[in-house]
Order: sequence, then C-alpha cells, then structure tokens
Amino acid sequence: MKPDLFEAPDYYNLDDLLTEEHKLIRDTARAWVKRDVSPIIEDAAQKAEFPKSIIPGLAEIGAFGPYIPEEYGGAGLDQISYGLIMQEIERGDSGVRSTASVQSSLVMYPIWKYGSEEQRKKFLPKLASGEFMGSFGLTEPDHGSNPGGMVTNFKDKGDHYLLNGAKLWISNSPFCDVAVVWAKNEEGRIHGLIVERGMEGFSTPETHNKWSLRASATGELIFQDVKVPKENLLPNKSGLGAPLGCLDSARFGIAWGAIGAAMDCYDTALRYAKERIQFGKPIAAFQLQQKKLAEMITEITKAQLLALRLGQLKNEDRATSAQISMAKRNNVDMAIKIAREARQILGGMGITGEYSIMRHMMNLESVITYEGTHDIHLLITGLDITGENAFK
Ligand code: TGC
Ligand code: FAD
Repeated sequence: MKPDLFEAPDYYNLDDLLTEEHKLIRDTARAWVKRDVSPIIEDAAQKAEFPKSIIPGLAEIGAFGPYIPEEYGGAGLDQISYGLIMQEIERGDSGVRSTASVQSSLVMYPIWKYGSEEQRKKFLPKLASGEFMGSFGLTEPDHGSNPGGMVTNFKDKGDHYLLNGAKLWISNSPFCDVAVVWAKNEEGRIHGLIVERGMEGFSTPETHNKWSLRASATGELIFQDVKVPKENLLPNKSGLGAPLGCLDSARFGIAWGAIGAAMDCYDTALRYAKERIQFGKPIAAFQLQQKKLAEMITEITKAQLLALRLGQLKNEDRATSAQISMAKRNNVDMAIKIAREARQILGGMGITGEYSIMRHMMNLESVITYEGTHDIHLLITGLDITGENAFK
C-alpha cells in the first residue's frame, strides 16, 4: 500500500467550532491511525484477519468507552470527542471502527447503563483496557431488521438461567471474551445477559468468505443449554428499547465514522487527480473529474455539519433516535457514493490494494446494512415525520 499522506478536508473551517481538547483527541487518533493502522490494514484485509496487535493502541487513544466515566476505566469524554475518534479510526478502516463501536456502544454502554454496580466494576475497566473484548448479540438468522421477533430464550432454573438460541452476523464474536446477548424470558420479555467465554455450551464460529469488512472478525454466537449465572442478567432495563438504546449510541458513532472513510477516499482521489497526466494534462483539469471532486467536498462538508450539530444535541442529551437515524443513513450513503466515484477517478489503479478506496467501498456495503439498513432508517424518519408506521 502507498504511504499514508492523508490531509483532512475542512472546507468550512469547522475546526473553529471544536475545542482545543477535541482537536488534541482527534489529532492523537489521526496520528495513531497513520502510524499503526495504515501500514498493516491492507494486508490484514487481504488476508481477512482482524489485526489483534492494534487492540492496545485502540485502548490508548480512548476508543474503548470514550464517554464512559473514568471511574469505570473509560475516557470520560464528551460525545463530539467520541465522534471524532470514530471518524479517525474509520478513516483507516471501517472494520477497525466496528471493533471499537461494538466494544464501546454495544458492550460497555449497556453494562454501564443497564448493569449493576458489581457488573460495572467487574467488566468495564477490563473492556476499556482491551484486556477483555466484547461482542453484541441481537441479530438472529431469521430476525435481522425485526429483532423483536427473536427466538433466543432463557429459562429460570432457580440458581441460574438456561440460555438457548443462536445469533448471526456478530462483529468480534470469534475472539470475544464476553458477549452481551439479548434473549426472551419465559414471558417473552427481552433481557440482556452477559455470557462469558468458557461457559459450557457457548460457541462462536467465524463467518468466512466476506467481501466486506475483511479486517473485522464476524461470526455466530451459539447457545446450547448454557448455564448463565443469575448475576449476569442486566437488571436495570428490559424490553426491545434496551438494545435499541445501545444502537442509538453506535449509530451516532457510525454517522461520524463514515465521514472518515469519505474523507480518505476524497483526499486520495484529489491527490491522484492532480498527479495523473492524460492527454498532456493532470486529470484534475478536466471538468468531469472536477465535478466529481467538487460534489464530494460539498457532501462531506454537509455531513460534517450534520454530525457536529448532532454531537452538540447529544452532549445536551437532546438528540432523538430519529435524528440519529437520519445522520447514520445520510452519512453512510454519502460515503459509499464518494467511494464509488473516487474509485473511478483512479481508473484501473482504483481496484488495487495500493490505494484504500476499494477497501472502503466494500466495507461501506456492510456499514450501510448493519445497525439498521438504509431502508429501515428511512422508515424511521418517515414514521417520525408522519406518525404513520410503515414497517409492518
Ligand atoms: P418499536 O415497537 O418501534 O419499539 C420497541 C420499543 O423500543 C423503543 N425504541 C427505542 N428505544 C431506544 N432507542 C431507539 N432507537 C428506539 N427505537 C424504538 C420504543 O419506544 C419501544 O419502547 P416501549 O417501551 O414502547 O416498548 O419496535 P419495532 O419492533 O417496531 O422495531 C422498530 C425498528 C424496526 C426501528 C427496530 O427494530 C430497528 O431499529 N431495527 C433495525 C435492527 C438493527 O439496527 N439491528 C442492529 C443489530 S446490531 C449491529 O448491527 C451491530 S454492527 C456493529 C458494528 O460492527 O459496528
Ligand atoms: P433483513 O432484515 O432480512 O433485510 C433484507 C432487506 O429487506 C434489506 O434491504 C432491508 O432494508 C429490507 N427490509 C427489511 N424489513 C423491511 C421493511 N419493514 N420495509 C422495507 N424493507 C425492509 N448484528 C448484531 O446483532 N451484532 C453485530 O455485531 C452485528 N455485526 C454485523 C457485522 C456485519 C459485517 C454485518 C453484515 C451485519 C452485522 N449485524 C450485527 C447484523 C445487521 O445488523 C443486520 O444484517 C441488519 O440489521 C439487517 O438484517 P438482515 O441482514 O437480516 O436483513
């Protein structure tokens, strides 16, 4: 892969709206990605391996639980800092951002928000340091967009719960130490359970042959009569709203992360267009290429503004789920379109691993599907503005 020469676009001087702390956090994450992710990520993606060597670095830049209070090992940062960290990581690779999103918003967040004090103290510091890695089991083979239909279930056996079922498409599952698993009790009410590696009947087979998110490990969570200690049930929230609340936090991070992938594609294409000579001129001098690049920077700037305003609302605890859906949907769609256009600017070189664009493009095919598909987020906006539910 070519050396990482990334320079971040900031067409509307949005840095002026960030604090010195935001910029320091962002620049630290950016430097880490350049130093520790860019040199290895193409190889990891080609080999379809999650590069475990970067786990300590992710913990050091505060990517595991950026907004989790420091007393539990988190970084105690605000939501804009969290967004900026996700942006920088996804600038490197969406799969690496996935690992950080799952750890922070889908594993640490529910333990922090819905867990007991004992659970917080037992799990959060180890998750923040990367000593423990987590996964989040909501999706099932027959229940993706409609998680409320899940069939994974647990029965009260007196001194423990007995868990049965299966989850599919689970990021980090093949190497996770703990999994936050959503399952129905005997009354059909959804609860979160912390399942730990080593519990008998719990297995995590890997899903192979992905053309997307190749540097992220994806797999199943299978439960065959798993005895889960009663103290591993998350006591403070139940119902579908509990896992959906975690998704709000992860979707917010993705709205920022997608900007990172788009910025990398734009920056790469702009540099290439200025250097590549055809018909005696840099291709950047042709109107058709300028149209692509001008539209890209316009869309990136709009997405940056959307994410920043959402971050302000989230800091004030005023961001609605529907607002988060709009930003996730818009920004991922923006990024995937930019990746496709940027790849064309590179011509044949765009399909090689010499450049990051094709990897981003393929990664974004997962990002536009997970955490609620493009369609589902549109329907969430539709419901919000009309009051009419078009899901069912
Ligand atoms: P519905 O009846 O609308 O809602 C059930 C209850 O949940 C509440 N609620 C929410 N609460 C918090 N945050 C949200 N975003 C919420 N949305 C709804 C709602 O108020 C209600 O509460 P209550 O108290 O009245 O019971 O539920 P529904 O069954 O009609 O479904 C709605 C729908 C389709 C929007 C929802 O199911 C959905 O979002 N589906 C998409 C599924 C999804 O996003 N799955 C993601 C799996 S995790 C993942 O992809 C990780 S990838 C990670 C990575 O690698 O980065
Ligand atoms: P389906 O729900 O079957 O949807 C198929 C198509 O139908 C989509 O186009 C969808 O938009 C459309 N559709 C569905 N319902 C409607 C409707 N009501 N109206 C109109 N159109 C509709 N899940 C986890 O729990 N944890 C994870 O860590 C995780 N990581 C993932 C990692 C990867 C790489 C991938 C690909 C997925 C991951 N997922 C994870 C699962 C992800 O959240 C689901 O794939 C996603 O929610 C969609 O579910 P599905 O794939 O079953 O598609």
